[in-house]
Amino acid sequence: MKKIIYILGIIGVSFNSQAIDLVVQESGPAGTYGTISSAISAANNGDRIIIHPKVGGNAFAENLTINKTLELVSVQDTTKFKVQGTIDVHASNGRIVTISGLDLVAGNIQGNGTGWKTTVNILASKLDGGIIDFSNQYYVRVISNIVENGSVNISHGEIIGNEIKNEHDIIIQNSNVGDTINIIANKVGEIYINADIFANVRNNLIEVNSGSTYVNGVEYVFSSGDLKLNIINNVMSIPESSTSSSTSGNHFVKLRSRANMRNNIFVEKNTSNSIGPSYFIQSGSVSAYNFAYLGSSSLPINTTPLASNPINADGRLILPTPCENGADPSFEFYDLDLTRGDAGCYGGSYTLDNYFPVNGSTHVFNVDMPFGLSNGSTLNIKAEGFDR
Ligand SMILES: [Ca+2]
Repeated sequence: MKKIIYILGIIGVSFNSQAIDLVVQESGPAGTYGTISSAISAANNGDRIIIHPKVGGNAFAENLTINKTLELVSVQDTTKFKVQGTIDVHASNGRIVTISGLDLVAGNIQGNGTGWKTTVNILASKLDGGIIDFSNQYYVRVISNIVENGSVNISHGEIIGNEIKNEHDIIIQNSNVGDTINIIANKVGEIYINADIFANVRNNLIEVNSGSTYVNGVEYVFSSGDLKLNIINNVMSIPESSTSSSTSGNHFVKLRSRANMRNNIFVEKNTSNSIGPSYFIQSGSVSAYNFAYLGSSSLPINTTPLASNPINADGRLILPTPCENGADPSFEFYDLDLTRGDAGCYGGSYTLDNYFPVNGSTHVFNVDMPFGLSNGSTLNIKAEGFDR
């Protein structure tokens, strides 16, 4: 059943529209452009700029100002073009900018100016040192990227299938009240949300190693008695700290609005410090089918304590463990092999196996559909994906 649904979902997937192609190629034939900036200058709204990597793996050393609806894509699936410089996307109402197959060796990808709503798709790219930083003028899809040493900071959009290394964070702030944001299947240091929005936080591997600093696996700052969060099938591996203060100590979750927390695994990483990460959970939250391997931390409600560490360094289950087939038994949490769901980031429909390793290949990254269907009902499926 799930395989059939997935195949149906692939149909009708594309950001592309009819577009004129401009080709960027170092020492290329007549009609090609030698720099990305010259191609952007020559392009019209809706065009596509196809970029050949430079010979020898060199970077295009130029800052890019994108002030049109454009696609910047690598000439070849899974091969990236390098840029050394900052990429500014100027905001304008209705503008859509897609960047796919970029390796940004130095500099940020960032917004510039005001104009709601400007859509930015950052796909299958790699940032070697910079950050992704967009204000609330932008709806930003951050999909299947590797961010070597920087954070991802947006107000609207979705953040799916990214590897955000070196304990850097996903930061959501300045959003519109009532927005929904999907933060799914990322490997990341921390997730920080400072906005009155609904967030789906699913299947993330949230891991921090350095023990003395202030760490929260998932922090939701806005205070409300309403249900604001699904926190489902995540692994949070957090070290001990040297302080137990509610403001400076470590937390697995620090949630000032109600959350639905299911199928998560909490691991207290042993360091030379002595105080385990704690939990701050808004009253009225749901906690079910969660597991914890703890040292000095106390157990939150409805969480099963484990006698041994249930995960390896990649967040995969070390068998046997009660986390296997330990998720909520409802069908919507089943694994893709149609067994009862596993707890942790490889369990359920959004398993990290759908997204990793991040290799830049074309794929469907999100399928929005009902998890249950009665006989005779209509099945509506919305899929999002990309090719180069
Ligand atoms: Ca299972």
